[in-house]
Amino acid sequence: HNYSVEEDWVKPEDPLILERLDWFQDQKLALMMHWGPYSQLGVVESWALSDGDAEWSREGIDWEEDGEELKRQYFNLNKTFNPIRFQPEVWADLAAKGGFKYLIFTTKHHDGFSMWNTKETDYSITGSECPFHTHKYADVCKHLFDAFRDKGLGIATYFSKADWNTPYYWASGMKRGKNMWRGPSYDPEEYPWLWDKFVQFTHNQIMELMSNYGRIDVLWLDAGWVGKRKQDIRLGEVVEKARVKQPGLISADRTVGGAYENYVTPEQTIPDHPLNVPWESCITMGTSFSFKYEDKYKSIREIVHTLIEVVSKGGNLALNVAPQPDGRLPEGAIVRMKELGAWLNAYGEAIYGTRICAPYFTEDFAFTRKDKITYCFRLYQNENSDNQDRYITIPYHEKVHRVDMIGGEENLDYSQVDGGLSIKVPRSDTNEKAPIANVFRLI
Ligand code: FUL
Repeated sequence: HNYSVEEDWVKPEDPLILERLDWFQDQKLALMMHWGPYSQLGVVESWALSDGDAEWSREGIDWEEDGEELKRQYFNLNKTFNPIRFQPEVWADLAAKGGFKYLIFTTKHHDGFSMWNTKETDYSITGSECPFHTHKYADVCKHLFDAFRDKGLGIATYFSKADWNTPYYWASGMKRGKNMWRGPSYDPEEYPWLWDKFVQFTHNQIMELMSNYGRIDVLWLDAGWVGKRKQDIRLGEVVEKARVKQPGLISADRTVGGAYENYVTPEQTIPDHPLNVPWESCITMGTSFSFKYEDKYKSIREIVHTLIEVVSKGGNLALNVAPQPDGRLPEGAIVRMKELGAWLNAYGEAIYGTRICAPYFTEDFAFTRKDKITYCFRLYQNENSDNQDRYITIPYHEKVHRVDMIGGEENLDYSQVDGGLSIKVPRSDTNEKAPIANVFRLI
């Protein structure tokens, strides 16, 4: 963000949008998924197409730099993308049991491959060149969204405003300059008719998603660089049209600011202080947003601590899991989703529907609040952390009437001391490893 998120946020006037933002702030945990033909390569989403990003994005692939041949090969990946093990209900079931409350799915990443039945391009999952186009689940977005809604989850459509496939976006720029894949290399003022076609194409695609795919809660717009300066895609126009079909639709025009960035979206990072505006951090479970062979996943302790930190600072966590090219989720991701679900099953009352509560997040403690209850998480950094203290002092200075622990049966003895609230904690079995966290309820 090159602007101040809190100052540039514009409070929507529409009560339906405000209501939806309130709903959004209750949900806390999204399952983000990056899936497309690029998943076959184990590269970083669409980025191998970008000459300016060649070094990191083409790692391990013997692709010549700056070659038309590379683009040809990349854009041929639609001809081998055939995820016949895709079972939308299995993903939805894992997501619901994992404690996720909404899905953020890449309907189209920067490479332009559309994961729904679009009429605007043949470069799509239902396009004639893609072997999956005759499969019963070919319209991936439809089946996925229906399956997730059936489990009670909300739907956010990730949509890249940049489209490195459509000729309307690249057209005359194909052979110019090194960074040609970073933005259209023609000047919209020089070729206004071409830019108009691109704008129309983008609007039509967004309207397909907003008209034919049931209830959509969030339009998650990526590629913030499109729309800045002269490259105006008249986003407001299409979002307002979309809201006729989808009343209360949240628009997350990331990194752009203004009226259509209804919440902000830090990427692979957590703000160091609570923000005054609705926000959601997208953070990967592995090391990459899209599938990587032999990826390394974060531990369940790190995942839960990340969720707690985000929530205690007032945000949502969009935890990204990358599906395999065959349509299944990687085993390592499934294991962690189940562990996360088990943890949330026990402690979710301190997460979902909460709001911030000072002192928010300190090294060992995190706080949330709901219905006159303050929840205090005590975080254990690893399983060998000392959890044998008889008394702990929580840096909380409000008056409390009762203290207990989630999962504990009795009220705990406590006293207000200089450092905050001193609590007598039940002694656990001396051989027991430190849990991920304890959760105290201060009532
Ligand atoms: C970024 C994209 O460029 C990444 O590939 C990824 O989709 C991330 C969530 O957003 O802007």
